[in-house]
Amino acid sequence: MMDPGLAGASDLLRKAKEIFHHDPAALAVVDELEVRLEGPLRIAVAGMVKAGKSTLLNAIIGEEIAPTDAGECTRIVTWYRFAHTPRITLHPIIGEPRALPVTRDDGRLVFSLGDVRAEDVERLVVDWPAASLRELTLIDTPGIASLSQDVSGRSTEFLLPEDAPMAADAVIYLMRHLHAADVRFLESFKDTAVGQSGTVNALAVLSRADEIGAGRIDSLISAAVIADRYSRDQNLRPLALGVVPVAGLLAQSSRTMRQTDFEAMQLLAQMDRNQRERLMLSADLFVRATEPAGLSQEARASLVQRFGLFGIRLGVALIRGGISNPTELAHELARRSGLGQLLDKVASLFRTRADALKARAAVVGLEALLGSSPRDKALLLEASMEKFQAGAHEFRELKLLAALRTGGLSLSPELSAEAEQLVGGRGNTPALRLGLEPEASPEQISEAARQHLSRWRLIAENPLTEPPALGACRVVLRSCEGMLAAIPAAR
Ligand SMILES: Nc1nc2c(ncn2[C@@H]2O[C@H](COP(=O)(O)OP(=O)(O)OP(=O)(O)O)[C@@H](O)[C@H]2O)c(=O)[nH]1
Ligand SMILES: [Mg+2]
Repeated sequence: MMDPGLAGASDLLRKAKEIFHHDPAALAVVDELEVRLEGPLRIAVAGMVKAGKSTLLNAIIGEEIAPTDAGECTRIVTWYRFAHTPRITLHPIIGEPRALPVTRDDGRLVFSLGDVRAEDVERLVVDWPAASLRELTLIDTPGIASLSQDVSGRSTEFLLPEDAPMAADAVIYLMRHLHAADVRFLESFKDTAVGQSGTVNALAVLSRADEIGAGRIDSLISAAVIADRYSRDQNLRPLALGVVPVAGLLAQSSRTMRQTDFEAMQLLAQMDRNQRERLMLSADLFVRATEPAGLSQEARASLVQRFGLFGIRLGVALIRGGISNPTELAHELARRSGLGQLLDKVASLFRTRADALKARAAVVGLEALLGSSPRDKALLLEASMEKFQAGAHEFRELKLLAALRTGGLSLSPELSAEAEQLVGGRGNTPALRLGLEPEASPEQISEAARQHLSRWRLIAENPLTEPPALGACRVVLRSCEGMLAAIPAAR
């Protein structure tokens, strides 16, 4: 919160440049770390094949630009960055980057690799003028644990590099069920350089949530129950900061809803209920049906493809409930899709921590560089690195958060949950940390922070409090003091 995290990391990088000024390879690494520190937070979307990654990414961006078909490009790591002018750049594994033509087909972006094979591409970078990308660079990754070891390997390499910081600052991890393979993958984060710094930076999404209840209208409620159970799963808790159910397809389509979609749903809403139910028994039946007149087979196919049967059912129910225009319907569908809840979590867990997460990436990157540099050079920077890390309270918070979720700090479950909240595990604003309403006044924040401070002082002073818990108490106390100190500034 008050840590000069970014400035401190920036200073470290400047020092590194002085130390390595004769070493072009090392300088290139430091330059890259600097670019990263100054740019927006990078969030990767990862998960098994067809978990719905690209669809969700489109929903977050608010445009259908990431390919969701079975084409070549789903096998390439693709970055989506903000820029005023659209541009697609192909970075081959060997050779210079080159521009690809920017063409769209029915709104979707077309990636034509030309004569380049997907396996020869290191990554694609899409510069795109979408407001949502201003503060967030999104990275789409190929499905992991796929039949093709090659594709799977590429995502794993990208997300879990052995000798460099992970290219993303945080990960949205999609899963349709909680499989052993998901847990294994998330566990492998722990073995990476980022993992060793002892932090959790993944948020799990129970994806394609509309399919959980076989597309029934209450599917999202069932999905919420399952997500809640997963979020308390002992295997998952240490690996992900929460589990949010999201119907990505619905989110994507509602954000890109057209007048014709609305009109089609209106026609369906006017049908006799039983007749409509029969029609909606399967996607196939729906597309082949002749009722209601005025809805072509193409329009039906497009509707099912874009909204899924669940989305159509929900849209129809909302229209029957009184919604009378496309904007209102789009808004309501987006809200129910779970996208808003996911974005809130991303904001409160990652975006408000962007500086600390980026500074940490810089430190991990420098550590990797020093590890492979001559000892005398490394020594010149090590002391400053240690000082910086020890002084950065946000790093300690992130570390404690991970430790609390893993257990073993000899705190009671209640205190552990409270500590988790106070160091920002449910969101990084003072109100969320203190369990207050978002619109809490500075006085309420001050009062609550003081109460927690006294309570945690007593715990720290209690002779029965064991040493690991004592360490946790110190971090919590510092977090409470930080919230109090920040109040006059907020006024
Ligand atoms: N019903 C439903 N279908 C979805 C949802 N999200 C994605 N799909 C469908 O699932 C298929 C795969 O979606 P993608 O977004 O391409 O999945 P992906 O994880 O990016 O796939 P790969 O990159 O190939 O691993 C597409 O046919 C989507 O329309 C969802 O929330 N609900
Ligand atoms: Mg994909």
